Amino acid sequence: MSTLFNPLINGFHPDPSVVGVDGVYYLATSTFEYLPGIPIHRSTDFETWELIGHVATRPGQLGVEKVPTGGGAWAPTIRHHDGVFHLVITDAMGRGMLHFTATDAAGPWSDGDLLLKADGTGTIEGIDPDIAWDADGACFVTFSGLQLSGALNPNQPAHLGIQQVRVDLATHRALEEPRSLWSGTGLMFPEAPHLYEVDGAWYLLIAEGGTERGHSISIARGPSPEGPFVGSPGNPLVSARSTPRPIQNTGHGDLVVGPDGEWLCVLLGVRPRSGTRAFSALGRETFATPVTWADGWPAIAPVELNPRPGTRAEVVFDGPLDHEWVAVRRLPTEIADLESRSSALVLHADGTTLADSRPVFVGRRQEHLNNAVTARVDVSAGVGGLAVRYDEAFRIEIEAGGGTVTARASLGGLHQEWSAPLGTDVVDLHLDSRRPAPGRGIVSTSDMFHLGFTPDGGERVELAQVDGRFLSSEVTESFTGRVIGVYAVDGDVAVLRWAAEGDDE
Ligand code: 6LW
Repeated sequence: MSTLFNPLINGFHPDPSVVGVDGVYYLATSTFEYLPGIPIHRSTDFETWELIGHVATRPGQLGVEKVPTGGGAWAPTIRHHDGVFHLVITDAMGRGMLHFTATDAAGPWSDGDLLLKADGTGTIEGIDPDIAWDADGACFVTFSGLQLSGALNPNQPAHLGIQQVRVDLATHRALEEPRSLWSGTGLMFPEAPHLYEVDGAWYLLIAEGGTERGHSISIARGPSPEGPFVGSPGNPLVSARSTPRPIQNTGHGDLVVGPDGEWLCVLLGVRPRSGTRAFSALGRETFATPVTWADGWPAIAPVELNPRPGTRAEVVFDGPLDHEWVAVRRLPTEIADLESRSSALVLHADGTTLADSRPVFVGRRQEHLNNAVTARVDVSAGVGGLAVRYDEAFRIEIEAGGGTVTARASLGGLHQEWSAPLGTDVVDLHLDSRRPAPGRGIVSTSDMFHLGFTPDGGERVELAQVDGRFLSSEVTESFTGRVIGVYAVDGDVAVLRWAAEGDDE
């Protein structure tokens, strides 16, 4: 393997799962309320990763249209068995625990079948499903027993620990009631289980401690996929808690034999910034780290930061949207088109704003800590602009239309606006994330947003600055991350050009 960059995949890509098939690697991550859902990245060297498509590209595959903030596509497992790609995932507060298949990981994937309880009364209740087969072909689904329905305790979802059932994939029905397995070293939220058979022994890898600073990975070993499992004396194999490491919250891992025959672990982490490294602007990203084996137990190396070179993306909308564009609880093609006007993406307002659950918003993940985005828009037929969102309650916009440009910060119910006159219908809107100026001693923040605009043929006007901490996973308590995109709130807004560049210096 040439270079192990970390982040392995920049921007909000949590809960990674990876499978190697004939020297090619396929990695899937969570997407929550965004569509298309469940991106698949492909690599042959674990250095360069290409987004080749998504599992959920059609309405109905996931049921995220009405999921609450943070619900939706949680924590996939991708595997390959008998020539078929399998992906299991929980559509949290949506359809439930689902099984997708494909012969090509780039798609098309199946419609998604609910994994049903043994008595057929509904979907298996739990999150983070794993799928594995024994030598006889028996299929095991191992999952975290978080009871999101609240049926056991409406005030606090109960957690039944790591659970497992054998499943008949022909009927998608469990063959038994869930049984409990080893559930870690006693930390909260045992989850993200994955089963591996290595040299005749079965290993159960899990995350525990919760996805924040206490996150960790532990492992146990047993004689069969059902156990009984005994925990490793080396647990936790991974944790950044109480360390000065630049990558924190490391956990939720998946193991794979890498390009050089060496084992690797992909896992989630965050890159917090500020004097005390308090604020993770981009959310949970995918990282990777080497694994070594001794005495029948794996050891996972601490995750080393090794950022990729900066990138620049420029889009002029003269062809189909690439796979990076996403929308909220609906597909981009439901709210925007490339046919209404040549070399333009036209957004069609429908009365919603970014405060709504299904805004007319099409965006891309913020992938770099230092970042600058410019969108050239024509607002002669409407009102809209450029925004960065974590969710409906935490977003920052710069909007044009009706002869005015307005910067707007909506932060958990706190709102502030700045306005300036605009004498043109075509305008470049700018939304930049920059390191904060040296300030008050150790106290600082992750970044500062700089909002500005350049009227067609004019000079850039700086309109507002907003502290970036308010759009971090620690402040928004969001499973997702920053998504920067274009939106419309009235009429039609034509996007003529998009440019995003950034680095992680
Ligand atoms: C995921 C679980 C978790 O299913 O959060 O905090 C969920 N841990 O592993 C969404 O990322």
